[in-house]
Amino acid sequence: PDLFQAPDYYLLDDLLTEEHKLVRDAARAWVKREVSPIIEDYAQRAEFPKQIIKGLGEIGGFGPYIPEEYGGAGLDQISYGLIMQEIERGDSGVRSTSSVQSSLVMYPIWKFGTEEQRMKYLPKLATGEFMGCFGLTEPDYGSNPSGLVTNFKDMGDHYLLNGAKMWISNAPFADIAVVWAKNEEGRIHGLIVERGMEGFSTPETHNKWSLRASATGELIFDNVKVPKENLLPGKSGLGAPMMCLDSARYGIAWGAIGAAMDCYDTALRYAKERVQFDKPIAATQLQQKKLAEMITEITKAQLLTWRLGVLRNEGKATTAQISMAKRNNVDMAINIAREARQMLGGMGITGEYSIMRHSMNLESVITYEGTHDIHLLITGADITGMPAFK
Ligand code: TGC
Ligand code: FAD
Repeated sequence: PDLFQAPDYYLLDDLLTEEHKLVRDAARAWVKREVSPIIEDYAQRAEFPKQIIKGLGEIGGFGPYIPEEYGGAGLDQISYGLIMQEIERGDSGVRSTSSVQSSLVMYPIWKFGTEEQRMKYLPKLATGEFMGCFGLTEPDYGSNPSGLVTNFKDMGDHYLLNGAKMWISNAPFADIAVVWAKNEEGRIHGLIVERGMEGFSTPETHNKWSLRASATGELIFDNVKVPKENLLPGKSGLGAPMMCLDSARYGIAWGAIGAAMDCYDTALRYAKERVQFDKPIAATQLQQKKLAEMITEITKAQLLTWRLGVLRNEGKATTAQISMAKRNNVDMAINIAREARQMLGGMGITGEYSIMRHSMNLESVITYEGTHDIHLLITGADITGMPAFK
């Protein structure tokens, strides 16, 4: 009964199955119990709360849509989205850990790996016994990953990997890294690099003002000998990491709604209680305008994302459709966070409320997995047939 009441202005719940609601409510209750009470403190200290890893696995936060035979939760895309929504209601950094593990580590091993690789890694990734990270971005290649220079050479009985990745979520504590590197012909392949391999290090990135409860780092490869059986053989070329991004970006579109809901809910409750000039600020037109616009934007985002989930369940969602939802929903959430923070006046800047943390987190979310600008250009290229990147 004391579960958070998500705004559901257009009765979206009627579109959900019993399973969807059960999965969502379990995730919601877990976030409320295990994440919300501690997350502000961890964010202030810039530390990832490792004790939540086991619980994240139990609510389906690691590989929600990966088949059960590999340890995943075997759920559909709507359940996956709802789990992301609930986790990000708690914190975008925790959702990042879940996104990376699920869509950027488990997904490529499931889709492009051998049966041996699947059996070796997926069940342990699903429980959090193994944690993974995903290395695509490099110091000189962020929005333009096709230029990446990390490379590997065939040495007969192993590959020799050299290069560096930066801005890698989970890197400082990950047991394995899915790394995108070019072979001698310049073709991009995925390799599984394990902690402990000689020449592989993961220095942490400090002094972030955003996503502070998520650990970010570099991946450095200095003549790392990677066994040949660690290459993902199923797909090569930029399309392979891009397929992973499709899945993660879809989850982020849902996640952003969770952050927005938390900001809206906090601002609504505060505005009803906070009295100035002898009346609640919620009774003023200016604050009502803010709240009315927030719930309108949340509702639009929910419908967009639900429909996208149906398309993904049917295998019909395009990369450009996913881009539209990621871009729209993160922008929606960041704007709501800014307005909500102002509605709390001075209290809005403190850690007593979650809004400022969401606001700062969303600065990363609007940049990673394709920036706000890049997603606009993806839509532009899709509708005109004229890519403007190059
Ligand atoms: P472009 O010429 O468009 O494509 C190159 C090749 O890739 C294929 N392809 C896809 N295949 C399958 N699915 C997709 N979604 C695909 N997108 C592209 C394409 O067909 C082509 O294949 P081929 O065989 O013809 O060569 O590529 P481009 O070089 O023009 O680049 C465009 C693009 C879309 C890659 C770029 O605009 C982009 O998306 N940049 C953003 C990079 C990005 O999102 N990086 C994210 C790094 S990971 C991260 O941020 C994790 S944060 C994790 C967290 O904490 O949650
Ligand atoms: P740039 O590509 O240098 O972009 C700078 C600016 O230029 C942006 O505003 C961009 O929109 C704009 N721009 C770029 N190209 C164009 C163009 N053609 N036309 C107009 N404008 C353009 N990466 C991973 O691989 N794995 C991870 O786990 C991961 N986690 C991350 C965690 C955090 C906290 C952050 C901040 C980033 C993470 N990233 C990760 C990296 C992220 O994906 C990149 O930061 C992002 O893709 C942008 O790359 P960049 O930072 O190099 O910016």
